[in-house]
Amino acid sequence: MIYFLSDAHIGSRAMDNPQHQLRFVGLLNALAQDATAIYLLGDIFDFWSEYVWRDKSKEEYSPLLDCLKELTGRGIEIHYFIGNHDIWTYGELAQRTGVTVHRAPEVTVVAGKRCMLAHGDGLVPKEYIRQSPKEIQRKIRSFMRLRRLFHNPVAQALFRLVPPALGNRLGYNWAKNSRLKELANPCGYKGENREELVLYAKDQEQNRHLDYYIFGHRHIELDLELATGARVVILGDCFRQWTYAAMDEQGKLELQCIQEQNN
Ligand SMILES: [Mn+2]
Repeated sequence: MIYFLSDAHIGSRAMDNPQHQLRFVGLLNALAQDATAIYLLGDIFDFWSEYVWRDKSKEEYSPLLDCLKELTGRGIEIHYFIGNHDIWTYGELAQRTGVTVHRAPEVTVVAGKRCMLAHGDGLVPKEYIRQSPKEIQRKIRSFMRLRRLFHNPVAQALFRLVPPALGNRLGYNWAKNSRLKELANPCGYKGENREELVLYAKDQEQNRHLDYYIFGHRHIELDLELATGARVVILGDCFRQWTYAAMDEQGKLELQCIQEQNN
């Protein structure tokens, strides 16, 4: 089996649950029993920045890092797509755990199916932005500006000059605030004509035909078949919903959910 998971937001200061990381590790270990590959589609960590690696606080991620290392050691391919919370990896994550890091959306063949895999942040058709009401345009554009800043190598180099303890605090607080905002005001599925990732997939389908578009980022579960036959799958999360997708060797994909226990 091949598994797709996203948005665990491990380390989130917005949730006071020391079991969260262990539960995610438990899920990975359970899936690993029959996994040939695992795709982690972004925001697995709530804040990951390797320049603060020397800071002791990174030790809190040891259970997950050790788990990833063990699984890759057993020969399970693990693909790590960065999200918008774990952009700042410069080689150490891959080195320490053996995962393959992907920094951009990718079109690849998985179990014979052509898939686009991405976290999903920043994927909005330009045409949709132009046609949207001013308020929505403003929201999208300010997200895009921040995204460009976070991905900018000069800004990244400057951020490395901030003392690690302070950089850490800034990062965790930014991540916490964005999570709290979303928890206070959750934005469910916006419908086929307003959900950006669906619009993006439709736009892509004009020039190529794929079997699956698999994304994270939105913290909603969606499995939608487009008119072209392509399926748009949004994974939910491993933060509150505990959902993920499983693909068998024939390329049949299904969203799954683990039982809500002691959450
Ligand atoms: Mn995200």
